[in-house]
Amino acid sequence: MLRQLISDTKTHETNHMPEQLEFIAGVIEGFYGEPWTQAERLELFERMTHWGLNTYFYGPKDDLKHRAIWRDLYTASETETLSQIITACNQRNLRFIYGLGPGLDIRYSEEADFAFLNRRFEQMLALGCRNFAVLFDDIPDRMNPNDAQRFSSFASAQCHLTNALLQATRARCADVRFFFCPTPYCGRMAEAGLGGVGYLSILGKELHPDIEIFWTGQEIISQEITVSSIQTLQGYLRRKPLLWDNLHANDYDVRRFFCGPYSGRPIELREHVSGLMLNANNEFPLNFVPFHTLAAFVKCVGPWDPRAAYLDAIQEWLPSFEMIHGSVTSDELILLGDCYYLPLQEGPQAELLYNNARILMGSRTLDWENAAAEFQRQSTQLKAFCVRLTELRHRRLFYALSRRIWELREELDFLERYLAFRMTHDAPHPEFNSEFHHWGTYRGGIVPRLQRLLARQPNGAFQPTEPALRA
Ligand code: GDL
Repeated sequence: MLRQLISDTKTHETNHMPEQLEFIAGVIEGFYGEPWTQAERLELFERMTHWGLNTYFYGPKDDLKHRAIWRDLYTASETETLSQIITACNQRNLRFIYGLGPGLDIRYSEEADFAFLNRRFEQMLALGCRNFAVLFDDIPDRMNPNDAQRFSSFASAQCHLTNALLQATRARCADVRFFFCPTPYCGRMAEAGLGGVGYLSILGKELHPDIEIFWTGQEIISQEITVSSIQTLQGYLRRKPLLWDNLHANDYDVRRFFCGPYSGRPIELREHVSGLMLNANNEFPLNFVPFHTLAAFVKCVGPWDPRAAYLDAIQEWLPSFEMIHGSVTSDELILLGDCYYLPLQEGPQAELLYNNARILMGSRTLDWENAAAEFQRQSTQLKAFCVRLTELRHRRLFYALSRRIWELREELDFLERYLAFRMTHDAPHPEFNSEFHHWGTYRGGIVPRLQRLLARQPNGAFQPTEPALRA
């Protein structure tokens, strides 16, 4: 499909031999929502150094000056914050990448806008920054009339601007490195023609060969990323892509977080990309396992076993779960982690819990009795653990967990009551009410109501829930 998007454009005119560059491995602070605190970033750098990750990318979408008001310079106190981050990275020999996203309203043909970008990069250079990313993700994908007159395509406009920025920044400091996030940054978007026909091949030809290009896989959140898809992409980009991996990002769903292992990427993928960067959970304390397992993946010799990597990471995470009374066991933490594993995959224990709960919906057979006993055992353990977590000493970790695990506890409680009811009501479809789960306060609100209008069918498609709405 991607093949159809190729169009003929002029090739970048440099005879460039790429030098052998260090494999990039690290963390993107690149989600929508509240950015991490300075203390969390410093903790991250400590952990990254320990685990052998080498790059931190600063690009929080909702930092106003990152996107919405990208033309404004930083104030003295903002400069101080950034300077601390850069210094902390430099001291630990970590690469600091500074990201800027001007795409919401930039005018590509406007000298003044180029000057604004330049000014910002100049300000960052002065703070010691040497790695710059220009981001064109999640923006309107068409040009204004002036730009359309000046540039033959959207991709050309972005290449022209970024190449010029590279040149201007290099004139001030020779050893800068540049990165670029395309408007279609995954296979699905490219196939849909986002950014215009031939966008990726234009990029390959016109973007300066020293500039690295980000890619999230076939999807924004890719369950799997294959070597062959990356090889095809490399044909268009004329360079190895740099993975912007959203596997553990949770900014698109407030009810979830992901602390399953880095997985769905074959170990050989490392040879086909220039690096692996993980854009992770908004809540910094929930990222221990994602970062730990990414680092293990990067270092792995021999076959990659994500579950083993997960279990190792959980052991190391355990000391963060110090309690006021008693302690947390690794079995408890594994069960909790399994409930918040990966976007398209529950951990094995959570899958077991779900399957047992599902059997409870059916008629009472021997299987039903077995599932009921097993469900009750797991649910009791998990509910008790959720309650005990209120005693976590690491309060940021607890606050990151609290609303999600409270919801989980509530649903388990509801199902346990249903189970008790079914013990005495054996009709095929009994109607059940819980004294403690009143309609509206429980599962209420505009979002759940809107969600209930369209129900998901087993084949993945959606249909109106109420037969009357289907007409
Ligand atoms: C995106 C955004 C990213 C966001 C993620 C998950 C890229 C290149 N951009 O599309 O900022 O966190 O999805 O919602 O991935």
